[in-house]
Amino acid sequence: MSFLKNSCCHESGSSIYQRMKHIADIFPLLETPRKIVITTHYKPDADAIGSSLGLYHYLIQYGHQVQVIAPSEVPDFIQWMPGADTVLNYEARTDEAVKALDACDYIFCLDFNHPSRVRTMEARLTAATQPKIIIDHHLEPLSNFFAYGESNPDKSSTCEMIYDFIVLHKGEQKINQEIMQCLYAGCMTDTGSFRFPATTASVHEMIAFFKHRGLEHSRIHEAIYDSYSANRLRLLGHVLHTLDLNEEEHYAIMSLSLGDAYKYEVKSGDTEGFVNMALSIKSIAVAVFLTERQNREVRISFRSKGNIDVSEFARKYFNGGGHFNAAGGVSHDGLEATINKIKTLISTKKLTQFIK
Ligand SMILES: [Mn+2]
Repeated sequence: MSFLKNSCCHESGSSIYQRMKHIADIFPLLETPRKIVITTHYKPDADAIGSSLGLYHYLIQYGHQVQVIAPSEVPDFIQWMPGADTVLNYEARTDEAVKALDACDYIFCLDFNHPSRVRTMEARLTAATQPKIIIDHHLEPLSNFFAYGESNPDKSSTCEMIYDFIVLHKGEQKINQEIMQCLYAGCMTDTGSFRFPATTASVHEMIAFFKHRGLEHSRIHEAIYDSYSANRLRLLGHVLHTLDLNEEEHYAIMSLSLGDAYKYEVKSGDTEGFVNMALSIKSIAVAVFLTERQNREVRISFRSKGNIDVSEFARKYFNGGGHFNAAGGVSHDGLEATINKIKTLISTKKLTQFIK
């Protein structure tokens, strides 16, 4: 779109022909204290909240007034994060969140690539005329929505990208316990505890830097992985029993119906990581976990091993996307029909075309 260069208009947010400026171009804007909103995706996970609060704890040291807004509630398993109590839940406290959005000078958009990912907050975010800054690692960002930013699908996590941002801003010396705890947690969960392919040398160098500065990493593992309710373990037991295995075709499907979600009193974040358990079977290359919602809506998580691109599969057939080995999608056909659709797609070799 270089021919549109002269007509682009970064500051107004009004042109659809915006070209995203480099993340370092916002540094001059951060020199004077401003009102800044940081927001992230609907149903935020540890990377979403960890990156938001990590950046929050960094920016407040420069005198900025910073408000983190989450489109929906912060799940229990990350409530321990320093600053989690300051996060505004847009769904529960819409008026306050709208006020903060109206009053701010810039909006950081972390761990999402498209305004639709904030769901119920989408209209408000789209209407906001302030410059939006994306820092994200999902594939195919809607880059003309953002005035500035960095989008890199090779990065392990948005938390790692916040660390990179701080380093680029020459602010390493401002990295305190709060920042380290938030960033470590999000990077740890997005990399499956530092095992996924995106766990690069840079990730380990960041962790080494944190260790030198006194991070107690085992306390974060405990806070995330050893702090569940008894009900969540019973729920896991139930979900494991729904395992539908096809070893010949190398896939496994697990699901949670709406009725069972009520029975086990499922809370936000309770099913986090379930899909990976199906992938732990040796013969399985693709794992699918489906969660039934209201009105026949079904949320689908895909995980894969090696060279199978589930992100493209999710995008093509289930209006979704995400990462190469970890993606999500949605269906409106109800639970049974969606499971059958996935099985048919796999058995008619519709998945094998995504082997790279
Ligand atoms: Mn992430």
